[in-house]
Amino acid sequence: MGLGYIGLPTAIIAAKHGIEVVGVDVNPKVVDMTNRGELHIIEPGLEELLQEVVNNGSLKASLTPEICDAYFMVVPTPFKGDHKPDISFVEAATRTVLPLLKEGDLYVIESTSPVGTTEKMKELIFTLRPELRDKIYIAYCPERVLPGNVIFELVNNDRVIGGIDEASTQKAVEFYSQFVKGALHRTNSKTAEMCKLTENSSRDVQIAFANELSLICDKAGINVWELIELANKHPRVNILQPGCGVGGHCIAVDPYFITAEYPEEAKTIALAREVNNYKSQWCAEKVRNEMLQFELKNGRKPNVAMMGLAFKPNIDDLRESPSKQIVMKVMQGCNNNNILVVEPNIETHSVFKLTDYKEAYSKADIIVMLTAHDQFKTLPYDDSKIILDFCGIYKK
Ligand code: SAJ
Repeated sequence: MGLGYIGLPTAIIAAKHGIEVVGVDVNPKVVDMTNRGELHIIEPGLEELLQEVVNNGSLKASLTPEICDAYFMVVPTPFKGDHKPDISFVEAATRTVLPLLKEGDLYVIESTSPVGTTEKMKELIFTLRPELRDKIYIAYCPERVLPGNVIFELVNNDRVIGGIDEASTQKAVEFYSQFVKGALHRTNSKTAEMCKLTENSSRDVQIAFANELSLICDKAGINVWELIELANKHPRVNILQPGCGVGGHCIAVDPYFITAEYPEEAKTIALAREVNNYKSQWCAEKVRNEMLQFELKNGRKPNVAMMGLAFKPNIDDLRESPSKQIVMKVMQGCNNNNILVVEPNIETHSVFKLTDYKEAYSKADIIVMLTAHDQFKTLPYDDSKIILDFCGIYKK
């Protein structure tokens, strides 16, 4: 259930390992494209595999589920306005498969979910289908893949599998062992749910530490990149890299699933979110200040190159992208003709007029490095320009 960034690759890999898969999505465009062997997401190497499994009949996409032996919920779990998790898609997908469930079936949630979601869905299933109590297997198994490296990581990463009971864990382990080469670690459903949230919150907290250092170093006149490199020479220190904030649909979202449920206890996790969000505002303010100073000094508005819109290097994904937010903030209230927006990994954008990265670099007075794409690393450092390097292209 769900043919998105995780559901579709999982369906393809399972089909490639001889499992007969029906991929279900509510979006007819996604279903049609998948059945034509066209990938609707960007992921290196995956389209060839999709074509193979569609052509040999092991994967087909549909708007509605069919009677199967195992059902996987791989739908989005966004948050509502107040950062409270929204599990309505998991519930809707569960209600859709509910009439099809039969004795001996496996039901798994893969979507990142607040602690207790699997138990909630268990209650929903057994309330509406009481005859299935203790007759089906229910488990939680989060994904861990890194976009861009999905084919390798889906097969080779370890997985954590938490059933509502031992038998459910065992059944799910048997399923995943058909295509996962990594170790399958057994636990209960609540621990597995919390494990996924912990992994991404841990990364968020660590990035917040790097971002906080970058703010301190800016004030202190210290090169943060050099500082981190030196500190990391210590055998037990491993600081991540600062950037212009944290984006994507996982790390900038999942910590809120903990803070929403445990606001009294989750102090560090909540503060890390604030620090990482603040870093984007700080970057936007820095750019606006440089622009004002340039105008005062030169009597004209500067041309500014905003380098990168994607939420991390070498991808085309703009979801929750801090770079995009910074570009929008900088553009507010100023003449857009002076702002050159660059994103080499996408052709066109509905809001921004995109400029070629080399052209923008040569035309601009102020260069703002937002996303550390490989292309930008080929641009030589030009001392005659004002360069705001928020993502460590030059590490100056
Ligand atoms: N970032 C930094 N500094 C760093 C590393 C990353 O600022 O040193 C920023 C990136 O620029 C980006 C954000 O953090 O804006 C997130 O990027 P990421 O590469 O850390 O992670 P994602 O969101 O692409 O994928 C994460 C992964 N989780 C962990 O590494 C713990 C992935 O394994 C998960 O499967 C994925 O979330 C998910 O789906 O939950």
